Amino acid sequence: MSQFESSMIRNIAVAGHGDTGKTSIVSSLLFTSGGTKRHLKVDEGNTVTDFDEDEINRRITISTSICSTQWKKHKINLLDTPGYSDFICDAYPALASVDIAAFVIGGGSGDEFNLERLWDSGGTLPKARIFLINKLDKENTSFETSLKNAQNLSPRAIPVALPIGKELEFKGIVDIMDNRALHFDSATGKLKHTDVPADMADQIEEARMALIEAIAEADDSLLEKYLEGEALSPEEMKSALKIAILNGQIYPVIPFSANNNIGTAFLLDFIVDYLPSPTDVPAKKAADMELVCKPDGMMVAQVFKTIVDPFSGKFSIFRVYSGTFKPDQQINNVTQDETEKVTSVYYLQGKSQEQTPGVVAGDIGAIVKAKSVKTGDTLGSSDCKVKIKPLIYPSPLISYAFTPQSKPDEEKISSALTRLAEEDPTLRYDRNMETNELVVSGMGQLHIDVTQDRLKRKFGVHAIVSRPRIPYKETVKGTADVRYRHKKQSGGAGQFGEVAIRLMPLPAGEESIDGLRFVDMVVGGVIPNTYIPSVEKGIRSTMIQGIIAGYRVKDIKVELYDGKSHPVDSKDIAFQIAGAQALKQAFQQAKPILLEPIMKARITVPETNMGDIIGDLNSKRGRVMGMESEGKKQVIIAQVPLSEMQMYEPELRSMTGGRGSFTMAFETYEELPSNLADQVVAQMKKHAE
Ligand SMILES: Nc1nc2c(ncn2[C@@H]2O[C@H](COP(=O)(O)OP(=O)(O)OP(=O)(O)O)[C@@H](O)[C@H]2O)c(=O)[nH]1
Ligand SMILES: [Mg+2]
Repeated sequence: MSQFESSMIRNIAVAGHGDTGKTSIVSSLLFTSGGTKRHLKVDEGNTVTDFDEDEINRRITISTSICSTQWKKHKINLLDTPGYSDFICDAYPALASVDIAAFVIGGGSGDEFNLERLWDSGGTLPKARIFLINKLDKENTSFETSLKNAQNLSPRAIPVALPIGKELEFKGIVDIMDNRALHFDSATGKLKHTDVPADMADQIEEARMALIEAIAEADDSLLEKYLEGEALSPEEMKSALKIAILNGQIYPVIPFSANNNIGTAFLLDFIVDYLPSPTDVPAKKAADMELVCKPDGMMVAQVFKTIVDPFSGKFSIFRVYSGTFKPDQQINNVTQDETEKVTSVYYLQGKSQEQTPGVVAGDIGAIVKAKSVKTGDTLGSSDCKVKIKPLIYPSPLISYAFTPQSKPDEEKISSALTRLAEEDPTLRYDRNMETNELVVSGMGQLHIDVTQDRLKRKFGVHAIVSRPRIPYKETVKGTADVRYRHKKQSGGAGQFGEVAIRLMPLPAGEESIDGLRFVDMVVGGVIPNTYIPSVEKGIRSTMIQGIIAGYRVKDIKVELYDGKSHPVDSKDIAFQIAGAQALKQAFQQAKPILLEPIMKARITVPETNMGDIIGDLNSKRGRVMGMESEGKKQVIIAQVPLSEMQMYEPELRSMTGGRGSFTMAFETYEELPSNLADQVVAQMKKHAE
């Protein structure tokens, strides 16, 4: 594809709830505009943008992908974003990197809470937005109902076209601005102009008045004219509509059927005629600088997506904000403070790529195998020092332990997860040092399943997935005083060490190292100085292994106040053993308990769910710490044990019909009630048998 002037480019992210037809819409636009020879379908698994095997098998979009097409000398970049809860986060960076958001609403009565979620993300959305009401060819769909859903998000949602016929009879649309009817050949998407159906006259007039009113309201001089009863000329209306869209004062609504190509040619015209180009929107700001969209001068781009292809390597997809991203040069990765030698620059079309002599300001391109480059990084020419605000990702919501099945799996799993996490910033993994498990965290059950599949398919790594162990800790509530003698003096070299310790909980305000405050109170050299560290070592290694249930011991104080040694048989190992055994005995006597991790959760739910959520938190041994309102939703702040929150993501999803969301972070450790502690100890014993 040749280069286009910035003003001839349109960048659109197609976003919305799952299964509303986003990928199908992109596919129908590609077909109608000649970008593909055939009309490729999600159901046939051959679309340009759902190219990943997991996407094809599951018939859902998992990861944002990009393609472009041409229409009336313009280049239209289309970003097809995921709509399912587990993957929706990939839509945010896409939306933050375009000038136009096309929000798709399925024409049926389905609940589309992920669209609300995107909508509420506010600041990162482009100002210019349109609504596409899709699937109107299906039974039980209604343009009016879906329009209401759009208007519930914002009253600025105003139709610029109306459907002709409904459900199976949906055959065309009326273009309200130009007062003409458009029929579409569903096989080709080509337009046929026809007369406006007479029986729609009133409906069209009403929609036209609503549109004119909205346009007039967005422009003071037009409003005056309008209020004085003067007619607005078509040219005035068109240019005012364009400005109103640019400023986010009107969100045009268009009826659509991706599968039957209804609305496609109209939408392509609408994109070219009314939707903003990168030169229309305000310049992107980076620190104090405005990145003016022009092809010369300093180049600044931001990477908003990474795709790792096992064969071709890592693609970093960027939007250029100023200058031109050219091949054969050294570029600055400003965010990572690294440089990269770039030999080729590409345009992407789904999974295929094409070299280009340069990507101009406002356009989207990709580089391959740039080691230091991560999603969110600012790339620039060598004179570039500015950094664009990084993209922010939500924290993961659900965690599982991934246990490699075999030795070779074990060797490969970390690097495979690193590669997967490179293209998916919502996927995290970490080795939990307390439980020694590899814990993989993601946005939902499906995300974890897909990760397990991808490890197998892309990297040949087989992992067993299970609930992660809770990193309980052991400590004491009481005190104990124990004297222990380790003696082995029959045959061979003897061993002798005797220690007397006092064990107590770590007093508030006293510092510990790794959970132990060890105090040497030995006087008169009853234990030689060289063996004091041996005693401490024995105690510490026992603490790591755990005493009552195999979890780490923390927050204890041990005073070593007496002991005995033997001139020949005393040695390091003897005092280590004596220290370890003394601690074990003292621990059992000093009212041992288990501590459990307590999380602080922020749960955002619709008002109507408050009662259920609080009731559920009570049953989870949670404590509500506060409540506040956030827009139309309520936020509950609570402390809840981690063990009760491991499956909260699917639970909250079902309790709120998908409308709730939450974040949580570790807060503190607290005593596990004794009945539950007994269960943990029993389980541990069973496990050890
Ligand atoms: N009847 C009808 N079905 C449609 C239309 N558009 C999409 N579909 C069907 O709806 C299903 C989902 O379509 P997709 O295009 O994958 O939906 P999506 O919004 O991209 O889904 P995610 O990316 O997973 O959120 C497929 O079975 C499509 O054939 C349409 O206009 N009419
Ligand atoms: Mg899709």
